[in-house]
Amino acid sequence: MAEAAKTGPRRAHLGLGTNLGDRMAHLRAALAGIGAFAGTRVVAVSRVYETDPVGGPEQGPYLNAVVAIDTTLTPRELLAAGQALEHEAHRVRLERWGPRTLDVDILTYDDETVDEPDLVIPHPRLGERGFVLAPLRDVAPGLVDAEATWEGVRPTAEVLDR
Ligand code: GSY
Repeated sequence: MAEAAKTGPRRAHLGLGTNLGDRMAHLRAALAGIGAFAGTRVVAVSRVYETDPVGGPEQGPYLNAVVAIDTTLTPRELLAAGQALEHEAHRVRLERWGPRTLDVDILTYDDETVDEPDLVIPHPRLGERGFVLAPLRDVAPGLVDAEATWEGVRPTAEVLDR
C-alpha cells in the first residue's frame, strides 16, 4: 500500500551565519523573522558561536547559530522565506564563500531529502562544518556525535532571546 503523505508541521533546522556589520543585530532580526514565518513556531535556539571563517577569501570571524522550528511551509517555501530574510539584511554576495551580512541555510527538513539545483537537503556540507554542527548539537543532540570537538568554534556569552 502507498505510504500516506505526512500532514501537520514538520521539524526543520535552520543555520544562521553572519560576519559583516552588527552581527548580533543580524542574528536577532533573523530569529524574529523566522518566528514570523507563516505556519511556523520556533522550538529551540542554540547558543551563539564565534567561528573562524571556512573557505573563501580572507575575512572576519562569523557568528553562527541554529534555530529549530516546526513549520507547515514546504522546503521551497522555507527557502524563499529564508532568502527574504537575507534580502532584508541587505545581503550582498560579492563572491562565492565571501563575507555576508546574513546567511540562512536549511540544514534539515524532517527526514526528507531534496536534491534540486538550488536546494539540497540535508545541507550538503552539514557533516563537515563545526560552525554548523556545534550549534545544531545544542538544539538537536541526537543528530550530532556527543563527543565531537571542532577547532575554531567558540561559544559566546551572547544570548538569542525568543
Ligand atoms: O555557509 C555559511 C557561510 N559561511 C560560513 C559561516 O557561516 N561560518 C564560518 N565560520 N565560515 C563560513 N564560511 C562560509 S561560506
